[in-house]
Amino acid sequence: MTTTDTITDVDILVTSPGRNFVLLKITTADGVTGWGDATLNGRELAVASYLRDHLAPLLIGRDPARVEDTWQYLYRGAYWRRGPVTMTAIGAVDIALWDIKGKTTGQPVYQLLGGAVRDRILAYTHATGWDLPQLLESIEIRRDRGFRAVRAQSGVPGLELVYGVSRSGTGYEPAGRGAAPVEETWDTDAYLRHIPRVLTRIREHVGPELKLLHDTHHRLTPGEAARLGRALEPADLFWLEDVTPAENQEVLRHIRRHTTVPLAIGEVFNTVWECQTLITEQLIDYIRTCVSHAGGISHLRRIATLADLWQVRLGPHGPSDISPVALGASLHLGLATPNFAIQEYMGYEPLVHEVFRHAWSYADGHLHPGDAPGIGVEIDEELAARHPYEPACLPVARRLDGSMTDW
Ligand code: GCO
Ligand code: MG
Repeated sequence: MTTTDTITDVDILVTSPGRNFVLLKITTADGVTGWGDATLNGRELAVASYLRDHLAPLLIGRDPARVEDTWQYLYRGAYWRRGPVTMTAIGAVDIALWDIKGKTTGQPVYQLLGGAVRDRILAYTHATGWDLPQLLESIEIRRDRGFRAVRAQSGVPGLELVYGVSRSGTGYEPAGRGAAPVEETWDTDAYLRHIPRVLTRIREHVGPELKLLHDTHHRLTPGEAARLGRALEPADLFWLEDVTPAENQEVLRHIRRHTTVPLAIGEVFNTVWECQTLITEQLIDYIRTCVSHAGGISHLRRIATLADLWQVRLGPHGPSDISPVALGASLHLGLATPNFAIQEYMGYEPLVHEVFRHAWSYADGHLHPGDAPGIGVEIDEELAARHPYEPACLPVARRLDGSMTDW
């Protein structure tokens, strides 16, 4: 006998326990609640409005068990489809519905996705240092915490502020408080002169085993990217990320002809359609799409399946702006997906761990989603309410002559 439950409530929470998060809570007539993550760094309220004003009325009365049908309904029903705001909103609904399905069946989501194909998920974290000694120290601290994969970002001589690095050597958080963005100055020549030396020195220092990653954050031309890739080959990187701006994907053909450095791209992509050229032409080694920004578990699974056909592996985005709910969803998918390679794990401030009680765990360089039914992340709503939204923005960047460039 089957009974049909219905969605009775859809609530959106915007909370700032040290940084902003947008959360979706779906409640059913049977009293089951599911959580989704709708955080889009620096554009939080746009997604909150999309959910509250446009999707919530459509969800009331629907059968929460129909996860794929709801995805299709919201995606195809949008007409003005795709884009980060729409796909993050749909992603939040999808994650919340998988959470509900897990809770109603008593299963962790990875079991519903076919069960574990690995015992644990390799994680990489961020090391940051303004100069080489500081960066080496930061890497050693992460190694002592068990990490076997570390992203290394360095300061650049002559520049005041650089993506991924804080001058004080403390943790780096890209979003700045306030309604207007911080302005950074960027000099590609200085970066290209400096960074191959830094990463090669790091490799000499850490030895062959530690997996080293580096993020160029969309800043180079194809020619510059090809040169950088070649110069970095002795550093034996696990991956070089986002070498060029994501809009123009054909340029990857040029870069691929000149370097064998493994390439990772895709944190700003929202659908499989943006990934398909890079995957089917094998222009990248890792696809970085994120479970919350790319339409949820249902859609990221589709991207993973396409990537698997072309020996491209998944290395999803997971900085501090991906809440513990989305991280949990990513880990369930990761445990059940053969071509999942690595999960970014920047970590969270202690208060975030208090607001989000999570079944996922980190140990010895690896993550595991846990065995709680659903996604396994619950929110302390009272504590969240004590930390209301605070306007925050991502920085912008100008070249030395004052003209705008990509941040
Ligand atoms: C990464 C990313 C982030 C982004 C951030 C923007 O690889 O972790 O590039 O650091 O800059 O998610 O909101
Ligand atoms: Mg990145």
